Amino acid sequence: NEPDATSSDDKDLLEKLQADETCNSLLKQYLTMELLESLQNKTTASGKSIRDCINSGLQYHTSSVGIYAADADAYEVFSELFNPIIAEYHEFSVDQSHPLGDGWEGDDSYFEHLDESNKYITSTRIRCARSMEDFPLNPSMSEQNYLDLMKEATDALGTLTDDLEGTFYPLEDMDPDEENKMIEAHQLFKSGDKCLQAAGALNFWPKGRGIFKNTTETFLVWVNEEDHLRFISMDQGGDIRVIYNRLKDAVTKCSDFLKFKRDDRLGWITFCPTNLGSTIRASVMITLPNLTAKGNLRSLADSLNLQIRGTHGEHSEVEDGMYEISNRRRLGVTEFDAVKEMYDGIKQLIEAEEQAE
Ligand code: ADP
Ligand code: CIR
Repeated sequence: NEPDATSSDDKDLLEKLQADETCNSLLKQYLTMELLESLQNKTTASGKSIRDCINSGLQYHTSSVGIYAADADAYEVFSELFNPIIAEYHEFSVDQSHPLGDGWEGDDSYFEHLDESNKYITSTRIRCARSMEDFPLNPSMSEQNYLDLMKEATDALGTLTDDLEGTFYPLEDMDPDEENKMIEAHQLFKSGDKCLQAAGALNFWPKGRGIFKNTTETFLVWVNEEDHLRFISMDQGGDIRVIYNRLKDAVTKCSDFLKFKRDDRLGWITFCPTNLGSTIRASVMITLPNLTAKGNLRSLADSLNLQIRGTHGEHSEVEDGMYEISNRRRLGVTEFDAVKEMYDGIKQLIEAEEQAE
């Protein structure tokens, strides 16, 4: 008899996941015992296993997804598990490829102000992620890798001028009050995310981590959090065009200095499969009291391919009726079209809100 290739620990954890009726993760939905056994003997180029990819989802049953790419080639090596998860999340089938070319191109005059009267939208934020070509993804990063990546990124950001010009703040040097203030202001990532911890993404924290801010605090870059780089453009109100163009401009300029990982089929490579492709999450902070009272906001948002998060980011609660609503799909759509999906959806939600008055 062949020895059982799957460690009993992994099998026990999967059995518990499958038995947990409160769990709705995509990992639970697509990982069968048979599939786990067949993936168990495979490793990525730098020796990462399927367990390295799914540890967070096995540990935390509240995960909505539950899997990360422990290595850039994990999407290929463990494709039998990643592909159906990617297909469901992004509505992107195995025979599809992410659009080629400059995804930022598009007619920006389409993006009119979403809320001229400032009645519904408090703020708008558009972010995208990039992985650096010459560095491994988080779990394989050495301490030196983190420091080198931070240096390369800050050198590139240092070339930005005019309204993009700014300052880099290393997390290591930040006093806790300053850190909390930036988190409360929705600028900085939180430390100690349990999913990222379980995924091996918090090694050597806070070394090599930090945030770049322009002087008006409308353009930010997260360095070495979940992804190597997260570029963010945000401001009060709903002027999508200005916020979109600022992000497009910044990423395009940084691309002259930095080489990013891109896959022919999956587009820009990210640590979490939900961020692949265009990597765009465009969101508004919005109050829609009539729809909230009617109780159909969530189903409406869902039908418009929009995702609702709480007032303070992923896995947070909705406070004082303030919803954060963004596009859900990022892969198979260009950067422009991902933002357009949010724009069109929010426009419809505001119309529905006004009709519900
Ligand atoms: P990400 O968008 O990078 O995936 P999170 O969901 O953790 O990460 O959000 C990061 C921060 O951005 C949180 O503080 C969240 O409240 C804030 N944020 C998201 N959208 C908006 C918005 N439209 N206006 C203001 N802050 C926002
Ligand atoms: C989870 O599985 O819940 C976390 N790893 C986050 C997944 C990405 N989030 C999302 O798009 N909802």
